Amino acid sequence: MANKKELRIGLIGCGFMGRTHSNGYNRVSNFFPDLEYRPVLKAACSRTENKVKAFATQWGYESWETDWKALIARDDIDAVDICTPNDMHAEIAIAAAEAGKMILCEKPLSRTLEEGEKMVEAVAKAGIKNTVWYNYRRIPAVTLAKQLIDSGKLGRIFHYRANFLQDWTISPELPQGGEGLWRLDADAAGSGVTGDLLAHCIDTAIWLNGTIKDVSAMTETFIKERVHQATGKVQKVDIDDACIFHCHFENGSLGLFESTRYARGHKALYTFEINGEHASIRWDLHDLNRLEYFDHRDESIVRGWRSIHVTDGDQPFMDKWWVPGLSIGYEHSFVHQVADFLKSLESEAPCAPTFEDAYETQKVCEAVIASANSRSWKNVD
Ligand code: 4PW
Repeated sequence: MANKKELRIGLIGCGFMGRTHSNGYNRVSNFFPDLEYRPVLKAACSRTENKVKAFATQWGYESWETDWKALIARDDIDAVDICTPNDMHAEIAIAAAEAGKMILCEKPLSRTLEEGEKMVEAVAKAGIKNTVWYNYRRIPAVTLAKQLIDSGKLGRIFHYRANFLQDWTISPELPQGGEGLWRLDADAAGSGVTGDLLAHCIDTAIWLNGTIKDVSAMTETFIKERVHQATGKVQKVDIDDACIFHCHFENGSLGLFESTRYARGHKALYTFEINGEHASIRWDLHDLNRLEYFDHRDESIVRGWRSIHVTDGDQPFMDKWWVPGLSIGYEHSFVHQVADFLKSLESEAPCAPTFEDAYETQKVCEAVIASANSRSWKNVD
């Protein structure tokens, strides 16, 4: 460990995502011993002193700050990790880029396309490494899906179908805004399920199946008013509670996407299925180490859906963990993203998805909302 180069991390935002990223930094060097770099947890930052102190102690940060500008100004920080609500992403990222810091930004990149564009420009101008935490790409079964598609096994792709279903906002008593509930406040989040959940589906879809050309969408806000935590008053809800869209991909395939926080019984059901000329694949976050695969070229008497348990050492990332048959989980997708970011420091290679890649997802999100609002097809450009 001593002879490794250091990547000194300053993490801003100590909520749920702050924990997943910190866990990734803490575990990566044990499981990816060949990396030239190791993360050093220099400072955590959050507005509330008690909270940030407790967080820093729990996760092993050397120090803490209560002002993100002070964290960015420190010369013992190489990379800024942005885990704040979405309304802070642009301001922090642009300031961090101007200070010459590398940036790891939580998804979605931004609330709006306009903010996203400025962020992309800022990192390009500063010439710094950057990545956005679309972590599901690095679940081994999802990475395996990418390998199968890229190897041509599926042949021409006809259909891409994805869902991200939850049920945690059904109660009208739930307030909007504030700790943990900023996802219900359009000012803080930008949008509802489109930016929070469909953004994951869109990122994976673009990665696996290429550019989305145009979209036709509908959204619904089932609970129209909620108490706002900041004002204590009942205020209009401006986020999309549910969104369904279909689209054309540049490769000629059709896409169908659905997300909602009103699917009673579903907590975080992210699934996708891809149908090609020769083969199909499907994946389900609730059984995240399994990739289902059907190949029409199999001998007819044994042809059927294969259930591939992705734990073998020659499957993506799995040589780093236990022995075949033993599973890993959600948190490992973040460990893998840290590992890939550290690896990217060894060369000129970017760590995908970069801000530029995430901006493509942002363009689709913006087109989806515009299409739903205007009840018409929208081009993604
Ligand atoms: O990014 C997403 C979140 O905002 C997640 O992947 C799941 O849904 C877990 O929390 C929310």
